[in-house]
Amino acid sequence: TFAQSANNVFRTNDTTFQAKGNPIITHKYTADPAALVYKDKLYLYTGHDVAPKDRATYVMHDWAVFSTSDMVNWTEHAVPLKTTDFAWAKGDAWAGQVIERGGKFYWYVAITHGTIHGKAIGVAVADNPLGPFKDARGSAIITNDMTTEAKISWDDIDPTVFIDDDGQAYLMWGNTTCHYAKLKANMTELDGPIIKVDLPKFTEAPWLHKRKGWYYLSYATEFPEKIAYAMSKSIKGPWQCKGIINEIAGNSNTNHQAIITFKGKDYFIYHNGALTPDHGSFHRSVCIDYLYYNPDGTIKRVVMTSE
Ligand code: FUB
Repeated sequence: TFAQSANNVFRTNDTTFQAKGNPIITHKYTADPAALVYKDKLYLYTGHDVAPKDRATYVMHDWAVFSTSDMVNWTEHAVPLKTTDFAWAKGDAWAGQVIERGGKFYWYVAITHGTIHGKAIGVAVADNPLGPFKDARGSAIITNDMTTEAKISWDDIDPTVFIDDDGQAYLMWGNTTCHYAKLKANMTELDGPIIKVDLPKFTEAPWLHKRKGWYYLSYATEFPEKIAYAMSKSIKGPWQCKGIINEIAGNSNTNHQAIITFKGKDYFIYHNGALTPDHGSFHRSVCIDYLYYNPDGTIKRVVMTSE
């Protein structure tokens, strides 16, 4: 059970809880979910909204990690990563994703750069999925000045990372324009040029996964955001847009998804603003629903539990 601290934020010792439906986490605000299946557990990595109610902006200082074996009983672990773990950054613990390679765990996150204009992407590394994670490079892997289309300070956010069957790793990210680049086997350096992805109505939050020979690129579209997806036979595209996976999630302007298979079932993990109806865009909460495929590989629209 949780012990509640004076400022209404639960603290760091491992604690367990049972999800009682959506949102699955109700003792703190969680956003931008990413999931990793490793051995027999699912690890859920989230951002952590702490904006005061009178501030219509994201206030996010650290990330959180939860684990489960059955999607019902969850453990929250010690804070695995904070903005202050990146010496070159100056704050804003925005979205990211963790992947395992060679027994090490790499966490790509968007964070505001200390000296280069705008958001940047950092990578942290740990030798287990719970961390603690440490800055893997001592510098950003992507900065705002590396992408030519950069116009706004948050162009270079929302990294998703994917390792293909041949071992090649890819980093994809973006707001308004989606980009990708190959990663070296060390997972901390780019291995080639940054390439623009041709995706209409791309807002942000790309997520890559592969199933039965199809590559799937899901992403937030329009604003307020819905999650759309495209399919391709090649990670390089061309991507064919296939429509919407879910509609606007409750009263949150943003949406952000992870799509993952765990113990034979497919899950759509996202956030909504259900816990604070009057401040939902900045006090978000992670939700999980089942995801189903059609026989041709297209994805059925997710009927959110909250609908
Ligand atoms: O949490 C901050 C930003 O809001 C994320 O980077 C976007 O995906 C949106 O959810």
